[in-house]
Amino acid sequence: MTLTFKDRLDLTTIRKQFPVLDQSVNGNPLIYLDNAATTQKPLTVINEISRYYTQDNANIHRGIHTLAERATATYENTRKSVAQFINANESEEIVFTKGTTDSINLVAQSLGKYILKPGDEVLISCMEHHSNIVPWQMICQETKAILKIIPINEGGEIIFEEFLNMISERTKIVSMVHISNSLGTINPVKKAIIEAHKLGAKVLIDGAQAPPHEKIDVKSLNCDFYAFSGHKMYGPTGIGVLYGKRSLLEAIPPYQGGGEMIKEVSFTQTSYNEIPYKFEAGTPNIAAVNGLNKAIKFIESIGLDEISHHENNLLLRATKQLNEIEEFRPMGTASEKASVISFNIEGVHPFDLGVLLDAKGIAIRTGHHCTQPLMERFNVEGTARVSFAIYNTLEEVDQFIWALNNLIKKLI
Ligand code: C6P
Repeated sequence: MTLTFKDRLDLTTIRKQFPVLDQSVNGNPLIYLDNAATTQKPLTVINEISRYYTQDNANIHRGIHTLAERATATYENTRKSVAQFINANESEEIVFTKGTTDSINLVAQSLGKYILKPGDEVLISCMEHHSNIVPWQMICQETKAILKIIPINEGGEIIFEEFLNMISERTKIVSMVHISNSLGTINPVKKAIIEAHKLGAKVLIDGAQAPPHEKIDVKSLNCDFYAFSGHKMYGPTGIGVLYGKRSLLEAIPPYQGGGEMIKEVSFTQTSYNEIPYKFEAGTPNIAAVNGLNKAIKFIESIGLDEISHHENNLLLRATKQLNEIEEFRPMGTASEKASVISFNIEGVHPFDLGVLLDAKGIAIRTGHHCTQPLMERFNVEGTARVSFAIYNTLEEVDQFIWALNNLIKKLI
């Protein structure tokens, strides 16, 4: 049966798949608006983890017994699903990691050691998450390469002319966030990749916030690496993905040593396994990988067009009502924006907002969102942040605004 647009966006049915949403918090129905931190998980994901441990539990790629073969087949099947989901050429280009942070560290260490020489440059933007800053600082320190920061404008957009001025033949790596977790800005990554490649630089995209909101096509982007986390796309924690072009994954050295990543080991010499196994040392989070497959199926059952259309409606409704509040100070007003709103209410500390909204059952995030240099750029200590997912409703947006207005009346 083909579902119509309206059927697919039957939010009551969608919400029923997320048991955690059906609860009261501090005496009020939970309104979960902290999806950029982590999304909730549908039953299919939760049940798959339980199914794996109750029916298949075995180590993968090692055993010849039935359970081991079944576990391996399910695990490798997810690799195929991920490859299709982001339109990679082949499943060997998909490396399973612990998450975006782990994926970026892998690239910084492996690619960094492979290509960086003293005086070479690595370019990142001013809006990067700490996960896309610190690994580069570490490898630049080790290799004596120079880390350069692409500036952003008042709206929270990369100043592209500055990027073009900064990039040169000395630039060996560009690492850029696709969708900013603190601003919601959707960066022009395709354009940036074209420019970086003209000068021979390799490009890593931090996609932590992107795959649950828009279609990722690594072939069309032509990025060299793309990193994301399962838990931000309705999947389990502890599982992430690094996409890498075959030629690069084959060329760069492994990140960690151990079982599974080797072909042959002796005390004098070790040869490494083929990709992607060369980068998957030790027993992986098998249950989480299987859960990730169900998360992808969940997203595909609704469709990314429908998801982004719905989230955009939530974003527009919330932005319009927030703009009517006199004390509202948004951070991040890019023309290309995902369903994330960072803001301050003049005269109220964001932490107080978070605590008082929680008392009404409304979960938002407050603080620096692991982007301290970005907070410094905007001269704020932190912000309050709401971020939407497919299961949020327009009524929830209205209730959040109503609660916020009430708080402001009491506090100011
Ligand atoms: N942002 C947020 O509340 P991990 O923790 O490895 O799954 O993802 C790290 C990460 C990297 N890049 C971006 C753009 C991110 O948003 C995140 C995680 C969460 O915004 C936790 S700080």
